[in-house]
Amino acid sequence: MASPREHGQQPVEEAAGDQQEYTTVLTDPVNFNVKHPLFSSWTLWYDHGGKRLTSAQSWEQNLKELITFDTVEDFWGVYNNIAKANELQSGANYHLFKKGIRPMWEDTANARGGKWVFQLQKQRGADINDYWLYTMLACIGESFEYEDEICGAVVSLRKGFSRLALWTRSCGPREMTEHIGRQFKGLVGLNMQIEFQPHSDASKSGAHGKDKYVV
Ligand code: MGP
Repeated sequence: MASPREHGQQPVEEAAGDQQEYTTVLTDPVNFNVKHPLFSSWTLWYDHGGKRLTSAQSWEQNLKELITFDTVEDFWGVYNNIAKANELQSGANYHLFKKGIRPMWEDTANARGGKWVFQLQKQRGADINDYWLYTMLACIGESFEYEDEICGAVVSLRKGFSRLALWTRSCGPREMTEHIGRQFKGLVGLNMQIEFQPHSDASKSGAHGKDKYVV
C-alpha cells in the first residue's frame, strides 16, 4: 500500500539532491519573470474519437500528444489557449497524465489500476469545464494524499453527457482507493456519488467485477 504524502510536504529539494533553494517570482523582483515549478511534468493529450475503432493500435493512433509543461505559468498558458472541455466534439477526450505515462490501459502505470468516474448530463455543459479545471489543478498541484497513486485524468464529451475520470495506479486496498475517491470529490467540489471502475473491466481483459467501489 502506498503511503500518503503529508499535505504540503515538498520533495523538490530532495529530488534535486543538494541544498538548492526555492526559486520564486521574488527571486528576481526586478524582472518578475521566474516561473513557479510544479512537482512533476504533465502531458496533455487529445483524441477526437472519430471513426469506429477496431483495434488497440488504431485507437492509439488517434491519440495526439499536445504539450508537456512543468510550471504553473505554462499550465495556464496552455489552458487559456485551447478549446474548453465543453467545446470539444462528441466522442473527443482530453487526457492529462504525468509525463511518461501514456493515457491508456496498456501503460504499465495504468495496467493494474482503475478510475474514479462521474458523468454530467449535457444541459450541465459549462459545469464540466469547472470540474475539469479543478481536477487538473488537483493533479498538477499534487493535492492527493496518495499522490503516487495518481496517474492522470480524462474528460470525455459524448452525445448527451460528459464524463470525468481520475486514473489511479492500482485498485486497492479498498481503504486507500476510497480515500482517493472521497478526496477527489472534495477537491473538485462534487456533491454526487462517484464510482470506481478497474481498467480490467473496461478492457474486458479478465473482467471480474470486483474492486468496484462507490463513494
Ligand atoms: P471510452 O471512450 O473509454 O468509452 O472507450 P466510451 O465513452 O464508453 O465509449 P465511446 O464508444 O462512447 O467512445 C471507447 C473505446 O475506445 C473502447 O471500447 C476501446 O475500444 C477504446 N479505448 C479507450 N481507451 C481508454 C483505451 C485504452 O486505454 N486502450 C485501448 N486499447 N483502447 C482504448
